[in-house]
Amino acid sequence: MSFHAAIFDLDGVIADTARLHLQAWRQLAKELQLPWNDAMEEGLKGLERMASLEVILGHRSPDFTDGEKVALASRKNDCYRALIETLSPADLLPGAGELLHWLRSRHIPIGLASASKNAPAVLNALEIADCFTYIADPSAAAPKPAPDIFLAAATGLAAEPAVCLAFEDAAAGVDAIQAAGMTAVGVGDRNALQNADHLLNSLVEFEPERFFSAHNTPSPISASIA
Ligand code: B16
Ligand code: MG
Repeated sequence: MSFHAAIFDLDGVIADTARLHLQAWRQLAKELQLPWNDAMEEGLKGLERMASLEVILGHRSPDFTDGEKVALASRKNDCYRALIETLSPADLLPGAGELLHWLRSRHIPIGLASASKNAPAVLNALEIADCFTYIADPSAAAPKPAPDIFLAAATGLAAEPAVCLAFEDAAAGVDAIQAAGMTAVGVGDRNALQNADHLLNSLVEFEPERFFSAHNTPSPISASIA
């Protein structure tokens, strides 16, 4: 099978920003004197911001009004924004920069399907924003495992889902890719990602020649949330 477009999740696939999300959530949990449970960490991967807050609050959730929860999520986000300012190209996960440049040099359209509203800032800090043909807007899409964000990325790339190869580190993301009718490459934890069509420990193992043939014409840069 030769694919025509590549779609990437961000956190955990391109950069290890999951540790920064966790650092910011852990800080909030400490301030609120909430218990922190290491087993929660895998479950937070790929979850959107308010859903993550509910996991952190746990049984204390009813103690907070909706307005207070928005303020808590915003406090966590301020902490996360400060942390991502420290990112640089050295924080790209192994193989990510090389794969993006391989795809770009062959004019293969590249999309981003991240749940993170901070994705454009992260791509800028990593100095890879130019590699992306289209960045799907997570605020206009139902959260993973719904297929919406991957379908939005495919539409932005003008590619049929069946010819899109998509990369994810979270089980909910793999489910979203497959619900979108795309082929899923799971990157990371083999136990969590066993439903993926292909499994990799890291992008270093990925052999792009097996999946893509070069496009003859440059892919246009489409509108995006960046
Ligand atoms: P934000 P991904 C996800 O990004 C993260 O994995 C998840 O931990 C985070 O809560 C979510 O983005 C929302 O991020 O608060 O920055 O909008 O893995 O889908 O790239
Ligand atoms: Mg992820």
